[in-house]
Amino acid sequence: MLGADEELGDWRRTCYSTDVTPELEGKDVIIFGRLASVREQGGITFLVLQDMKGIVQATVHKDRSTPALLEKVKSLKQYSLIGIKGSVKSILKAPHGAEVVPSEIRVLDEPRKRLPFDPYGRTEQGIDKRLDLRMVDLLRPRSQAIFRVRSVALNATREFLHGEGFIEVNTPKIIASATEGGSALFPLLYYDKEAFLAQSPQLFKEQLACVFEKVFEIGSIFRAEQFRTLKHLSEATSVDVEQAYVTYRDVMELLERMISHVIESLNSKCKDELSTLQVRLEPLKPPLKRITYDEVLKVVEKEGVKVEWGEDLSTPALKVCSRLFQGYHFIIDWPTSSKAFYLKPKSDNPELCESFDFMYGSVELASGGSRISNRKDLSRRIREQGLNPKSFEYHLRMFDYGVPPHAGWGLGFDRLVMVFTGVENIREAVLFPRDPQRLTP
Ligand code: AMO
Repeated sequence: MLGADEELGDWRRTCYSTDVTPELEGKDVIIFGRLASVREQGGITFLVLQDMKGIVQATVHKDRSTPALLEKVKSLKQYSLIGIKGSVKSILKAPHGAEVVPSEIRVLDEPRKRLPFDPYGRTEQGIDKRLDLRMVDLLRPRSQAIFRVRSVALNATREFLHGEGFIEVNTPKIIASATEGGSALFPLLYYDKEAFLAQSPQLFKEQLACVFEKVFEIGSIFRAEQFRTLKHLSEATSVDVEQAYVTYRDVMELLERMISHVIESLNSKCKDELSTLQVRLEPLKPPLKRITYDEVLKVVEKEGVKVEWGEDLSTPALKVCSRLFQGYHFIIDWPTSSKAFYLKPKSDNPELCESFDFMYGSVELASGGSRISNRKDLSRRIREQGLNPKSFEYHLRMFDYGVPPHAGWGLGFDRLVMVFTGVENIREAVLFPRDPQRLTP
């Protein structure tokens, strides 16, 4: 049969593109993938097939192939999904030093429309155009590299936390009240009640740390961000950690060891991807610099940028910090009034709390701290933040039954992937990003 929509039949992949090497010389193989290019030159048709591992070349010689195969090759369209049965031949110039000489080709599907851009081309399209047809965009080697790095980083994160004895939990994303005061909530109708999408698993992870002692969750957080920036999404992925019987200093140390482990993993497992992205990841050498909020205010003022005590750090202030402190660092001991209600004020100076932001240059990657662990103080802080303790009764109740000292952090995983892959727009690091302008695909 000619053309698209042939059946897979009894064909099954015997190897991936990258397995086609001189060691397989003379062996019969079946490969599948997308036809990245098809080109005829001097009686030879060169096919380049892309699969999940990379690319492989196949060549069809006019004078050595059956008429049926030649006719099939003539009808091949770029970007079709095809299977090739053939034998392996060493050839120096081919990728991985070998190619496949087809005896039969099956066309499983072919594009019915012209692609809006060439995923294998050299010109990079604007992000909006690419995101509108993300599946095609993901064929680009750069996109592939970003999401392979993301997957390896995710796996390394889990591996590290499991290795440290944490258990992975999943908490509800439909919730009754805000946890992260400042940033807006997405309301939704929950049967006949108003509910919200979770801004973070904060209160759940704290409750769970009271029982399991070391918990982590990797999941979506929802923030009704009003602005379109390069670092904010309406739905982001966060790595949340909570641990009992420790303080913020211990969980900062845990975080830097985790980042160090993830970087090591990427350097050993993602060499090709990092080279496609032209990124070098320097090994992390803990302990990282810890600068207090008060010190930051002093040094930025020296550089001509004034921040009122108690205020969040402005963009110009963060720019100065990123120049002075470069790379990964912590900003610690923030004003209590500037942080969420659950953070623990310092016993020797309650104006400050046991808190930190984990930074890469001017980008906040994570924030965390020691938590308030008694009901009276927490209710007071909820009121001080202009929130109603009644809405948190379901949480405050747990403090009646004994709560250990505990601390934790939330790490913006998409932002971390930005750092690892060197992309400037967070949307590049997320498969199907959500922002105020984008709800599809
Ligand atoms: P925070 O609100 O600082 O803290 O969020 C933690 C981290 O999540 C990432 N992040 C975002 N990433 C992309 N788009 C957004 N709109 C967005 N909002 C936040 C950031 C940020 O550092 N419960 C606390 C954490 C804790 O104390 O354990 C929390 O949610 O990288």
